Amino acid sequence: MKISRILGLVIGLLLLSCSSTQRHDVVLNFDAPAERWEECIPLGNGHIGMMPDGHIAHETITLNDITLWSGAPSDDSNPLAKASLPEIQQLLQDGKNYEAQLLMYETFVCGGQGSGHGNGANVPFGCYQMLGTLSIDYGVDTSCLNYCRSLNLGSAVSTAEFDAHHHHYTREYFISRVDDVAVIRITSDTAIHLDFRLDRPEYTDAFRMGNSAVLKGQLASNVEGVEGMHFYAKVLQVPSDEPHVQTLLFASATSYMSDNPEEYVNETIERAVDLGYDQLHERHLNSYRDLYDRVELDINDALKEDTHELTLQEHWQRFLDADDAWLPVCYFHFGRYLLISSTREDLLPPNLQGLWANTIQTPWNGDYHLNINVQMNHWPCEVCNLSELHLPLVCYAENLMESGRRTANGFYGARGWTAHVVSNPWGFTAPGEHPSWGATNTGGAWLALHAWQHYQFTLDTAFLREVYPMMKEASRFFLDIMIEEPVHGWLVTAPTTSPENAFYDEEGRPVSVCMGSTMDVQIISELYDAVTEASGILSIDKGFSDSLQRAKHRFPPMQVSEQGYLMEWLEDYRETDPQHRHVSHLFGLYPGSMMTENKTPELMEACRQTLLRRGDEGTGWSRAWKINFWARLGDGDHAYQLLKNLLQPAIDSTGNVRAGTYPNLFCAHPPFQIDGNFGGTAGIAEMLLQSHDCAIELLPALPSVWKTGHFKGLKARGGKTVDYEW
Ligand code: FUC
Repeated sequence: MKISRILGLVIGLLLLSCSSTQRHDVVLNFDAPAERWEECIPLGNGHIGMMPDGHIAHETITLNDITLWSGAPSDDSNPLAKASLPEIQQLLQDGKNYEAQLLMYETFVCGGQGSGHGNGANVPFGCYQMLGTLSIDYGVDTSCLNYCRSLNLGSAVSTAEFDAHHHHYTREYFISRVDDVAVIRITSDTAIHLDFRLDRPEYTDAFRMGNSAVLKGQLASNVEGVEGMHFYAKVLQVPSDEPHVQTLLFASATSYMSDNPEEYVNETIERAVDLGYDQLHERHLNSYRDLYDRVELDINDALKEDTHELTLQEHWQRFLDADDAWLPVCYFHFGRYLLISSTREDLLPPNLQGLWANTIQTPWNGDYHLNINVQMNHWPCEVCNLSELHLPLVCYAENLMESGRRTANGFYGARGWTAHVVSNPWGFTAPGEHPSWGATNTGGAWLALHAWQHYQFTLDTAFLREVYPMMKEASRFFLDIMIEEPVHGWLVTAPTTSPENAFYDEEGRPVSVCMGSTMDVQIISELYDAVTEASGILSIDKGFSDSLQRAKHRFPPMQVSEQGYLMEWLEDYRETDPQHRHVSHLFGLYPGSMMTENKTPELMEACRQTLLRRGDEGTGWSRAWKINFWARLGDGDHAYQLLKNLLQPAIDSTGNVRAGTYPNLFCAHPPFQIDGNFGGTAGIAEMLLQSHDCAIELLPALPSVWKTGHFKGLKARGGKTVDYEW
């Protein structure tokens, strides 16, 4: 460890006092209604979501339910795959990657249509879908004065205020985690008359019922003889004898999470009516703040300055012009807000869009991609003191195991379980419909490492005992499928890929199929060490963990190219895209921890050269990943540059959409993909605190422009909570 870091640690430990700071809520202000969906304010409680556009006369609110998926469990088996496996492996051992790829393209794909090439709404894979829209007519015209739309991250309450017809109007929106209901409350100094309706483009009946509007329907399973998902949503205008106040309540349920969605919704709304607004509001604040208030962060006193009148755009411009710290601090807290708002322990992890979608067919099905995306969605969980929000992902992984065992046996003749690149709540774990991206089979192993990380931060041995079988079976799969690489006798996965990148073979042909991609070696190495450590902690399975270590000693080493970068494959192939968005062969730098200054000082320069070769551009999530890489290399200014690249406005001056951040701070792949938000939040935390390399490191990658600051409540491995001020 560099002397500077040790000093930082010593000084940091001496200063481990954090002056008590007054609560400074971060408030995002907008001075106009939203003109596009990515300007709307996202609200959620891990189950339902809404995004009001804040328009004066006619407001449109996009509604979501994280469980609303078309499709159904289906048979994705393909016996051709297992039958062709020996020949594919032999071709790879003979160095005939191109021929192996041709055979794989013919045989090693899922049965059926897979994810429908990302358009799976009408195939068995299905897709995550918007629930519908709530349209509210307020009976005022569009002219108004003093308009402000805002989101207070400290309360998870959004408001819209304006003056129209010489009267002041205030709208308030929040979604209660504890009562699973959304509240829209409109107040004024004059009587309010509103009308509203629910709509959905397909598969629904939309009707009024007294003071309520209802959406009731059933999506298509796209599987012969199988029922599609039922859903029921209701908006109730709460009867009130105060004409100056109107309150709408929204609840939703599906047959994924309830045996009787209609009953669930009616009971939820009835309870909310009985509680009344004041209790609903207080209960919401308490349940939200129990999670959100665990962590504080301010930099350069950005939150102390009297800037609460500024709009988000004004803050953003000050960041772009002069590195004003308010936006990075806001972005960090917004990421925590999105995580709390997009998942909850008894439901699903945040999908590619968290839970916010405004289309029936969502990009890439709004699914759970397992080669970076859903993992990145969970990078803030532990370090940002939201450890329980990691559990939906662990539960999701365990729910994949049954299908994953079938996939392991059906495609590879192997024990254990595996998952590939695309997955969904129906348990899809087969290879994708195209091997160029769908052959990566470490999705399950990477999910198992998330369970291990949860243990590392919590030291919860009861949890570890519970998840040990999931981790063990993920590791056993690779014991069964790995083959010997003929030149060195290394034990390698085959066939595999380095996620979504490819290389030119000797004839100059683009090939993605290979043996032993570097990312595979890193993920499986870390999994084997995790299972070994877990078996020691639990005092079980010594023989099995010894077998893992024996195998691990035969893995290929990390290899450095003559050009100085870490090799992405077993050989120093020329990439088809040297600046590919995936930097998969640095998994071991982040989120893995096998490459560190203490453990592998000789590889750190190769990691740096790899990043310089990949460059500082890429999709939104790619830029977020790179923040974490540079933070792990201790280069705060380069990490900060990537944060600036991530915070580049996604809509440029000509209206073109590019990678970066949308006006409502959603990450732009583009299109909107929430992983970049979570990766960016985790990256800011990684610049301030690291605990993966034998010790707690304070300010390991502090940008030179972040002169002063403090954080409170961040977590280090070993269950430690760290407060610090600089
Ligand atoms: C992987 C990435 C893409 C996109 C998709 C959802 O395929 O390579 O960029 O994020 O997931």
